Amino acid sequence: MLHEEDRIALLRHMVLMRTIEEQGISLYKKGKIPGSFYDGRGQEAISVGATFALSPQDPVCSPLIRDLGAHLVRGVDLADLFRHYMGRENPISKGREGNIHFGDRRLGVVGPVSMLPDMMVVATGLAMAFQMRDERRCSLSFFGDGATSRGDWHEAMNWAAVERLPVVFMLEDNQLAYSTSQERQFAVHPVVRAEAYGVHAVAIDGNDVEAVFAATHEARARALRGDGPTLISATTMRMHGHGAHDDARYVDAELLAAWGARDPIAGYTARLEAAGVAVAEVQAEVDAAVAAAIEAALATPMADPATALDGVFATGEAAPIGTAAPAAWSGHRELVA
Ligand SMILES: Cc1ncc(C[n+]2csc(CCOP(=O)(O)OP(=O)(O)O)c2C)c(N)n1
Ligand SMILES: [Mg+2]
Repeated sequence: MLHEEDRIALLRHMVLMRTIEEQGISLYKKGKIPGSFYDGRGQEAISVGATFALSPQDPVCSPLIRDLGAHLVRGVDLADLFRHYMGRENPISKGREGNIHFGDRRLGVVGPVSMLPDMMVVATGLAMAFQMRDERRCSLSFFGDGATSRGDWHEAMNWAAVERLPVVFMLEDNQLAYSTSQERQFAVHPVVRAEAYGVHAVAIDGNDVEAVFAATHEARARALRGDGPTLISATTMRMHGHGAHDDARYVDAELLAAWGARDPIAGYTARLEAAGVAVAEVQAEVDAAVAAAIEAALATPMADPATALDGVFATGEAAPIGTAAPAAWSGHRELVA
């Protein structure tokens, strides 16, 4: 169950995600962030609620362009995150990547590659390793509705069901894949397709962070009991363009306004306030932390172009996944112990 401090942490992580991304869009428009900037406005409850329900030893595969909350719950350093966005020297990407293709194995975050949804099969493979080694862990993979049209998705579904693997598939059902609507994307919803493969599937309100937490908590419990994979379809709406370069003029304004009224942060703030939980300070605390991180990043030199070819090929031992839970890790406290 969620204690009061867990609920405040859930809200804080969502507010942190939104504040970082609002600042990121602003820095992109000022020319401080190269390429584009991708954000998950309106989808904060999904990556925050899901990651909060995992143990630090459960790998989170491929937080995508809407899933900054997973990195935040796992304790990514905020100054390094902004250095990464801005191409400054940093340990996350060494200035090689602008926005989202990153992870930290020690924090149990397996970064995405660009081909969607390649990391579904990686999460499935990790789950297979845990099952073979008899380890009480599960893996989780995020993916979008568009990604369910690709072959890897079907392979992952089928194999996870056949082997009853301890894996959680987190579908961010945000109605769009770039400019492609769901009517143009598939004739049968992924929940039905998952069930056809033999994967237990549930549909939840993706804008309700406690609903996401509860569904992931239950899916993890099923996985560890040996009951196999779960697909969670978290219904939500992409509130911005695909990236900051896309004005999303192809999205119906009335639909956006209706979803705007169901904002996950405003809704959860009101719910906690009604329950007498003190949340008034959260935004100011977050603003101060984000401002300090941006200042530190702006004071850091750009990455040295002479190092661009370093590390192109993997060498040496890779760090084990999720074995060094940092002090900054702030998931559900019953799982941290
Ligand atoms: C195989 C593949 N095709 C195309 C792309 C380019 N691309 C990146 S994100 C994206 C949209 C994906 O839509 P969805 O899976 O619904 O995720 P969302 O952006 O809505 O979160 C596309 C087409 C890609 N990364 N991989
Ligand atoms: Mg989508």
